[in-house]
Amino acid sequence: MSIATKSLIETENRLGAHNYKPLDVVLARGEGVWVWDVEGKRYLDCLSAYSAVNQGHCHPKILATMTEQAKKLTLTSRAFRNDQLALFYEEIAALTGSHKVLPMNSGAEAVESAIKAVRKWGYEVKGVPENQAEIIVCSENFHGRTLGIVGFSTDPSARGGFGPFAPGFKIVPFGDAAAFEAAITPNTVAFLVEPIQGEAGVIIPTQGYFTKVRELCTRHGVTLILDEIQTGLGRTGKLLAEEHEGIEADVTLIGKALSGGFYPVSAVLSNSDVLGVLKPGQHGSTFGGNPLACAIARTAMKVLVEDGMIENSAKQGAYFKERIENIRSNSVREVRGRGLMLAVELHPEAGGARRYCEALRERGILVKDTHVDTIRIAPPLVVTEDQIDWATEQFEQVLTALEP
Ligand code: IF1
Repeated sequence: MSIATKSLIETENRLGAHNYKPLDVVLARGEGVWVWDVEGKRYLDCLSAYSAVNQGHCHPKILATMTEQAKKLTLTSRAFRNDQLALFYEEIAALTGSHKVLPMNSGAEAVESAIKAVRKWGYEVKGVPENQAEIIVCSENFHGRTLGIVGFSTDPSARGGFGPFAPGFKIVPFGDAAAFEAAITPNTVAFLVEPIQGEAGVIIPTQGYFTKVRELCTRHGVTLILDEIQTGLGRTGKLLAEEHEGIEADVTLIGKALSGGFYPVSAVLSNSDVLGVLKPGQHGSTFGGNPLACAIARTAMKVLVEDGMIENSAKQGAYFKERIENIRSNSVREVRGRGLMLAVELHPEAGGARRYCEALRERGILVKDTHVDTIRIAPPLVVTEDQIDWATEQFEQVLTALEP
């Protein structure tokens, strides 16, 4: 490690809150699937900023939009209108088939906004008695870091020490439709769930779970809110992961790749009348729906479709999964995933995923461990077969060299 690298890390450690334990790689530049550290070493990014750079680093068309728009107008607040918002609404509604859009910034804000809207919908439309609205969520969920959200997390490190928390949430096991049905009461306003649980380690529920969930939500007047902040926008090989299940959510949350990694842009998309309950003054955001965000998001969505990134995700995801499944290593317990949202779960005896990530870093691949034994693999959706072949070699070397 160079002195420059060491010094930057030392300064970070000295001045920054220690709420992360990153790999000791200091990145300075990115292009497509590649990133370079301050020493000029190149890496294949297999995390994509947790799926925010699905379009690849510094996509030239998004970059051009960003710089052009930044020269014209960046922020008006929603006290006034701007010429990008209507076009953003039109294009996102056409792309996703939704009727109403609420623009926000971070993913957590989209989640919080949906919770607010759906509670109000519960009181005003469903007729739930005041302050009695219940929202059902899943164990091992990940929806963000705000107090409201960590209050219904089941991860002790996400919620421990941050209470007291807001009431009104019920937790059921993910993938268990019977448990979900049993938790529904006349006061249930929504079911908030990830199509595939990301932070939990890329957990895909059994086929039919979401069909059943959709039926139950419709039958009991429960709003189905799918958190597609990580799974959406091509990551799983479809525009939205709900398409794999052949269902439609009432409310869809997207973020991350909505800007291709250039800017925090998120949105609540609604198919029912949920967003209709929000009246002037009841919700908002200084930056939400600003012209820079809208312009960036418009191009980020456009390149996703026009450059065939969603199809590429399906194709290369299947190829990458198969290549990794064919690696013979005593370390590997299971390979999971859909599209380019993949995970390699290691055996408990393998010694933890972190040291595999460190070894892969040495070989020019950046990946992230989760839940001690799982390596998450999620390259930008522009990854090619040749790059996957090369990456597979590196995985093979590391998985065999470190096997127990
Ligand atoms: C961190 C994980 C990924 C999300 C879903 C909402 C949000 C996220 C399904 C909130 C955010 C991130 C945040 C990041 C780690 C990360 C993550 F490991 F925790 F699970 F992506 F895999 N819903 N996920 O995955 O969006 O407010 O962050 O924009 O460091 O906390 P945000």
